[in-house]
Amino acid sequence: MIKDVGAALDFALNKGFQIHPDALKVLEQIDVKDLENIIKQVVREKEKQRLYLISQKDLEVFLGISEDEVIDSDHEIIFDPTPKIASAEGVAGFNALFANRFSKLKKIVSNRPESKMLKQISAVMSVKSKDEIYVCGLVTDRKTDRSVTRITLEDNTGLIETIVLDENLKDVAASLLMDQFVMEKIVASKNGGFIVKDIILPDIPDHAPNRSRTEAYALFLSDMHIGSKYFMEKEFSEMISWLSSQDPIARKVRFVVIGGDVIDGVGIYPNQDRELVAPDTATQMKMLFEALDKIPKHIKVFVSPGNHDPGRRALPQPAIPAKYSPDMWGRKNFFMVGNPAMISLNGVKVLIFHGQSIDDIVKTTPGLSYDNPAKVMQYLLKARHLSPIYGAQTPIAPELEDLMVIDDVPDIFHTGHVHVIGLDLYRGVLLVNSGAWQSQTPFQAGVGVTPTSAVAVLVNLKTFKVYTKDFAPKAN
Ligand code: D5M
Ligand code: FE
Ligand code: ZN
Repeated sequence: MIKDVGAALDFALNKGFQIHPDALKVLEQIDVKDLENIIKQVVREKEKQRLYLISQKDLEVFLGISEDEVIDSDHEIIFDPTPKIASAEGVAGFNALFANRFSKLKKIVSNRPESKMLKQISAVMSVKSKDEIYVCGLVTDRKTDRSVTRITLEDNTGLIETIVLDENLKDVAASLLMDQFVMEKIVASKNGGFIVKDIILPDIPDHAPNRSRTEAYALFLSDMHIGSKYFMEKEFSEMISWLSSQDPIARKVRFVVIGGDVIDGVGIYPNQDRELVAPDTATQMKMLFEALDKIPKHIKVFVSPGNHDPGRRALPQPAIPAKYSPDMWGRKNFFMVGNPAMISLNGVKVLIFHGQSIDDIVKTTPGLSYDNPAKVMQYLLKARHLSPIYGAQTPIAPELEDLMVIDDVPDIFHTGHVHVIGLDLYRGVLLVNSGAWQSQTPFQAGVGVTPTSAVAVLVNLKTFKVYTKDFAPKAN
C-alpha cells in the first residue's frame, strides 16, 4: 500500500510540492486506482492558489470528508450585452453584423496551424492553383443533390462554391449550420470546381475548467412561465423553501442562475390569453418576485431573459428592464443580466443563454432532437456561436458587433427553452439544460414534447458533480 502511495506522490513531489505526514494517513485509505487522479486534481487546485504544501485538510476537503468552514460566494459579471445593445438600421446593420461575425471567428481560429495557409476567397477564384489551399467563411448555402453536397462560403472578399464528394465528410457537411463560420481545405479540380478535402469547425480546445475553492452549489433554473396556467406553483415554491432547509446540499447553495422564460408574458403565441392565470406582464412579474423573494439573502440570484420575457425579442436581449421589475432591480442579492451573459461564480465561468436557436438547429440538422438538448449545445460550442442561423425562427438584431459569438470558453454552459433537462460534458465544459417549472402545455402535447418539469439541477462548483432533485408530484 505504502509503495502505491509513493508512486502517486512522485507526481506531486516532482512538481515541487511538500506533503504533510498527516496527509499520508488520508492517502493510505484511498483506493489505489483513484490515487493518481486525486493527487493530480489536488495539485492543480493548489497550483492555482500557489500553495505548495498538501495538508490533511486539503485532502479531506477534496474528498468531501470534511466540510469547508466558510463557503465563498464571490461573483463577477464578465459579460452582459445590456449596455452594449445599440442597433444599427436595416441592411447596413446586417452587413456589419456578419462582417463582425466573420472577423471575430477568424481571430478565434487564427492560432491554428492551418490558419497560416488561409487564402482570401477572391484570390482563390482569380488564381486557380493546383495546390491544396485553405479558405474560411460563413456558410451561405448548402445543397445536396443525389450524392453531392455543395457548400458556398463567403468571406469579406467574395463567395466560393465548394463540392463535397468524400464520404467521410458527408456527415459534417450535412450538419453544417447555415451562416456558421467554417474553414475548408480545398483543391481545384480539372473542370474548374473546388473539391473539399477537409472541413474544420472553430470548436473549443480541450478545457480544464476553473473550479470554486470551496464547495458552493449553484442552482440552475429556467422556464418557470409564471402567469401560465401550467406554471407548477406548488412545486416551485416547495423547491424555493427547500433552499432554506437544513438539507446538506441546500445549505451550500450560494447561487441561483435563471436562464429565461421567467414569466409566460402576454401576446407571445396565438390565443395565449386562454392559458393565462395572470393577464398582464406587471402581475406576472410581481408573482415572480414574490416567489423568488423567499430565497435566502445569502444566495445570489442572476436573472437572464427568454423569449417570453419583457425587454425585446431579438437576440441579444437586454436585461428585463427595471420598469417591469423594480422589486428585483432593488434587491441587493439579485442581478439582472441580458441574454446571453457570462458570469463568474467563485471563479467558475458560466455562460447563460436561453436557447432560442435550439429550435432552428433541431429543425435543420440531421441527428438532433428536442430529447437531447445537450447535443445541440455541443454544436453551438463547435460553431463558437450561440445562434448562427439567420432568418429562421430566432430573431437576431442587427448589432454592429456580433455578441452571440462564443469568444471566451465557459466552464459551464447553461440553456433552457426546450423544457427538457440535458446534462453532458463536452471537452471539459459542463453542459446544463435546466428543463422547466411548467407542466406539459397543449402545444407540447400536440407536438409530442414531454417536458422534464419541476426538477432542480444543482452543480457543486468545486467538484463539478451534478445533483438533480425532483420536486414533481409522484405518479401512483
Ligand atoms: O418554447 C418551448 C419549446 O416549444 C421550444 O422548443 C419552442 C417550442 N414552441 C413553443 N410554442 C411554439 C409555437 N407556437 N410554435 C413553434 N414552436 C413552439 P417556449 O419558449 O417556452 O415557448
Ligand atoms: Fe420556455
Ligand atoms: Zn423559451
